[in-house]
Amino acid sequence: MTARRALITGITGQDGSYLAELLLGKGYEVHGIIRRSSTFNTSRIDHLYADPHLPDVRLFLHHGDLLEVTRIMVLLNKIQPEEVYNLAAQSHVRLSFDEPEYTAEVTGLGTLRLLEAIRQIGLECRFYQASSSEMFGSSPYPQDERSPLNPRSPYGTSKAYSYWVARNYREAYQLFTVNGILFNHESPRRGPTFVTRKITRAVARIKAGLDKFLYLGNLDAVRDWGYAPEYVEGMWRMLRADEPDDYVLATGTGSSVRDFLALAFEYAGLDWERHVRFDESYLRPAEVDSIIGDASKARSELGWEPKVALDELVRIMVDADIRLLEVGRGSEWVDRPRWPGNEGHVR
Ligand code: NAP
Ligand code: G4F
Repeated sequence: MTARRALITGITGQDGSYLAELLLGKGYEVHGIIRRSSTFNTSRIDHLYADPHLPDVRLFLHHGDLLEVTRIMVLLNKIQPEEVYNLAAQSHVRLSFDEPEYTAEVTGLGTLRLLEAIRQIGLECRFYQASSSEMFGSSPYPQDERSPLNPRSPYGTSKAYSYWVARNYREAYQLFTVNGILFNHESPRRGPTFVTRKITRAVARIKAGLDKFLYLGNLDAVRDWGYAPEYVEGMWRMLRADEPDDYVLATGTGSSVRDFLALAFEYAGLDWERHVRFDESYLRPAEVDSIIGDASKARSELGWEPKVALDELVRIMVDADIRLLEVGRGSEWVDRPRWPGNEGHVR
């Protein structure tokens, strides 16, 4: 039997790395698009990568960028994936206020470029769009698939554009496109400038005596934080459903940044109020005050259910950041995949 073939944009990111692990564990041949960089940018997937000259290799990386449609067409034509997961984005909300045009190019138009390329070359594939709870913005919580979109940032507006493009290509051209509307999900591989990882990294450094203070913005914002490996499983389930549709993935529990801070510092035996200072440069021109998701549809139709609650998530992340300092690897993650049969790909 030939392996099912998937293409992941954004494979070097938090979700891309967990998704690659999941799909390899399910026997897929996985292709990932990476950006050219003057430094190595593959630390999250290095443990999965093997020399393509070796036998039985199932992970392949290709240089490319969502800004260049010709290259995307060439890659789609060459790879002929049956599943495409579009995870690539300028994904930082605060930065999107400083670089709104670039964010729209990648996070908004990038999706259109991919879908139009798929249509133009007549590729038959299933398409996952990484939509975001940030699109709900000021909509009252709990938010589900029927909640209105009221984005409050250039990132949110770009994701809303992509959401509608994916729906439009489903309706107009009968492409199998799904929107996974994911609420915040975190892990030891989370980028260090998102608030959860910024906190757990600071906890480890303060505990080790390397830093004294952590500078943050708005502590009152409420987010629905889940565990990333569980969310990529949901992405896969969406693409394996009988019909294309849109699904919210969330835990259903909201907590403030202050709650997260207290849990993380307390777990390490520290008092957060002695170490946290305010820096207004981390405030946003418009804030999403509270987002809490209702994932009932994913639960009933996909059998998806998150298991890791916030206190466990905090422990996983603090432990991992403490371990990183112990092995002297800065901000690179050190957790290893635990799916069966992965040894052939780990070097
Ligand atoms: P992430 O860690 O920031 O990863 C983003 C990925 O996109 C990286 O691999 C990055 O490559 C790549 N990328 C950025 N610009 C690109 C371009 N122009 N062309 C090709 N690739 C590009 O994000 P994540 O947390 O894994 O999230 C995955 C997706 O889900 C994103 O679209 C994000 O917006 C969305 N999302 C995330 C969450 C969440 O809570 N994590 C929630 C809802 C939706 P480099 O490594 O080279 O930078
Ligand atoms: O961790 P954040 O930067 O995540 P945010 O803005 O919720 O966006 C993340 O989740 C979205 C899903 O809803 C994704 F689509 C998006 O790609 C990204 O993954 O900020 C969370 C909250 C905000 O309210 C922010 O104002 O934390 C607050 N915050 C307070 N101080 C801070 C800081 N955020 C950051 N990044 N850095 C701070 O110092």
